[in-house]
Amino acid sequence: MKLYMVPLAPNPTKVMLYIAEREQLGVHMHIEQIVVNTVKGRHKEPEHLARNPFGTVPTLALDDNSHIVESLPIVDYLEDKFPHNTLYIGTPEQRAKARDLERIIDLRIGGPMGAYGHATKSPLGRPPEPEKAAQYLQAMQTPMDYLEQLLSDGRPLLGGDQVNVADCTMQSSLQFMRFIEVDVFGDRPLLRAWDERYRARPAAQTVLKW
Ligand SMILES: N[C@@H](CCC(=O)N[C@@H](CS)C(=O)NCC(=O)O)C(=O)O
Repeated sequence: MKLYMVPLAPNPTKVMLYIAEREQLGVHMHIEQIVVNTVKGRHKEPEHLARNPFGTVPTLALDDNSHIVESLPIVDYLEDKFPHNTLYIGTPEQRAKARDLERIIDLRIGGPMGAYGHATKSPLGRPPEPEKAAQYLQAMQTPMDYLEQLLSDGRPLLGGDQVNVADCTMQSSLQFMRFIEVDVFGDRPLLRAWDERYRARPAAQTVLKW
């Protein structure tokens, strides 16, 4: 299998962190990671569009040369394909809550963070849009309060004691914020401490560049 990715972008980083966390659990998926240089526009060129007509990363090429083009289904596929030491564990309720948390983060924080990054200092060269940026910043406040509240029970990671895809998703967006040199934590000491704790993990150390 091959994962077409680019290091800074949040959605590929989510999958890369997920793969690195599984590696730490002893699951070696042997996925070759290939950079598609989005700054040079390679993701919109015929070679990548043949893999993914939407011209986005990540894209996972399966061994039969078919493709999965959405980050979360890539994670779900790898959970199914390598069913030992998975990240989604426990009862149906625990697994559902883990997925729920990942979706909350991706849709309510990751989306606004990505949009905020592109509206302020886009690595893809998009023009600044200060008014929209302020709206995106505002939109992520309530969900970040929600995470601060979750962490108030002393849990080390966002979903509890075990690493969760939610940690990977949150950290992939935060890396983008570090790249544009914006501190989004505000007065949320627990979230800030989680950020430092997560970034010290071996998986994070191998994947995160910012
Ligand atoms: N829903 C998709 C979103 C993929 C996506 O938009 N990826 C971004 C990088 S984080 C991208 O390729 N952007 C380039 C573009 O849309 O031109 C997923 O979860 O994989």
